Amino acid sequence: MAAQNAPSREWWKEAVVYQIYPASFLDSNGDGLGDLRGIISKLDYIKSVGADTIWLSPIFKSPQKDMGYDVADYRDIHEPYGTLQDAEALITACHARGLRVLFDLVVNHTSDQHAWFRESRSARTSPKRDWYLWRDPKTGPDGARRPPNNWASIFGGSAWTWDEPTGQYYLSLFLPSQPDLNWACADMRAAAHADMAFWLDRGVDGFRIDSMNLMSKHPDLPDAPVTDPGREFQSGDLYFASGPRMHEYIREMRREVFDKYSSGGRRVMTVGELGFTKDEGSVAEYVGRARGELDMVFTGDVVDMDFGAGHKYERDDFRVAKLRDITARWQAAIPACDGWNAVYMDNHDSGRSLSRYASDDPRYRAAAAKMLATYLGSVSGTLFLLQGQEIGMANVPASWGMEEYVDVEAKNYYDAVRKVRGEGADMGDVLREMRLKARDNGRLPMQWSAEENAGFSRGGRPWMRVNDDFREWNVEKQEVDPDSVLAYWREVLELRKREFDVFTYGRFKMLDVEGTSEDVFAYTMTSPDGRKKALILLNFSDTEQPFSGRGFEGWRRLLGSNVAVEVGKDGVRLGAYEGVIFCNWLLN
Ligand code: ISL
Repeated sequence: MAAQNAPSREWWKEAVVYQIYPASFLDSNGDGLGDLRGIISKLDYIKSVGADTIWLSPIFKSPQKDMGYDVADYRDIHEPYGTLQDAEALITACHARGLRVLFDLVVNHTSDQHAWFRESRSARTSPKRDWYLWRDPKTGPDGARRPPNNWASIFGGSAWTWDEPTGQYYLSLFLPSQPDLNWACADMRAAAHADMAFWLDRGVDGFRIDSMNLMSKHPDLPDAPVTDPGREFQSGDLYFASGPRMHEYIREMRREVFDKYSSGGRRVMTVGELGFTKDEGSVAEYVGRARGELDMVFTGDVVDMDFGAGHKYERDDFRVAKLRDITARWQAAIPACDGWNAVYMDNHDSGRSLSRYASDDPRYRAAAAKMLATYLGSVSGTLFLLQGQEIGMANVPASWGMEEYVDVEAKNYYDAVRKVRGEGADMGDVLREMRLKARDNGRLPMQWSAEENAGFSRGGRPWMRVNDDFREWNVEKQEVDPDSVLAYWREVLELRKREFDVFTYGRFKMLDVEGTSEDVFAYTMTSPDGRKKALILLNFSDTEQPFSGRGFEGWRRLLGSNVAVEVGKDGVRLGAYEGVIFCNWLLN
């Protein structure tokens, strides 16, 4: 009976995607910045880890005010990264190795340097004026000019930027230099579609779609409800996230672009970044198979587990119960709508999960990184890793001051708080949150070796400081250590591929066993035919934890280094930060 619910096998479901942050991956020409030639030289390494797809954070021409998420020309490459020919060579080199390539599609907004925006801002009568969202100012009670509504920018301040020459504001949900495109304009949509086709014509296998659900705004752009009376501007997500025409735009994109490149054995993969929209029903509208929209989305909650109620950089500590709830929710809700999960814990927009949810204390770091790998490798969905996760890279050290942070989100927040508190005020609490969650953490240069600059750049001064721990934590060292985090990830990914029916396509069931510590996450994964079962035990604490094991006696260890090779009648003892998998199919 269960077999008829088995999901169909697809390459994009079984893919293991390795996210490359181009600036920080490998600098091949000594200018301190990663580049496409550097990436090409490491494709064999990526493949050896067990990944079969790469996702490149943006490589397009850009003034880099937001590290390439501000695109000035979708059909050209940021010069220090290389040329169009290098990008083509990269795609060819991937395909020659059986690797697929996802590009980052940033089309909710462009850079203010994009030709479309330059033209749009040139005059109110410009034919491209309505490719962006221009509005007249309001007048405050004091007669002063005010933005058209009270929305806050995601990076701080008002979401509206004043343009003196034409006397109007434009909407900029991120930086003032990232004007939002007006998707209600059909010509603008057609131009974006043509840029997507440009890359599909060059062999790209799919897209991670940035800020995907922000493209349709409420046509009236109304004031947001005041949820935080202490702030001048309010989150307008009620009116800019998952707006009224959002699904129409995605279906059109599919019809006009992706589906045209999905035939004859080719199938374009899409993963949408879904911010603000959290409920199962709304998520299902994007990924339910019958909807004909996206293959999968990043729901974001697994990277937001320690965000404060009012802001990312307010404090709210991680608890295992949150991970349990989030995992159980999506592992059930997505198959229920015949959709598909994206499984991940790290990306370039936050701190490393190792440092935030487990431990980068040298005593536990390797065990903790392996435990998280056990989690990620065992649940159902398409797995995404961030570069460096495979060697247990960690956040910046606590000793680094704010001057080492380079990302605009962190700096804007820090400066805004300091302004309120006054010069010289204690900022220790903010720095603590930065150390956990700042985007800089996920963007540190890749640690290849114990050489100068961690082997990331020869001769050059890395655009970001290299983590102090690189002599101990690097690829070269782990390559020759059979006990390394890297060796473990290889094992995890190999197992996931081999037992795809249990893990990639399996059904998740939470175990709530009495007497088990709150810090232990225990669940089973079952193959769609119901025959193969795996028991996964994850200890998120620095102390030993018992698990009673009732009902699992005799199950054999499949992965992990637990002292028990099988579940005994007294259960299992888990070491600090230990992750282990037992299974029912090696019973004799
Ligand atoms: O980074 C965030 C929280 O720290 C998010 O709010 C993030 O800005 C949001 O998820 C959108 O992210 C994407 O678009 C941004 C870009 O800065 C991010 O790097 C990108 O992932 C604007 O393009």
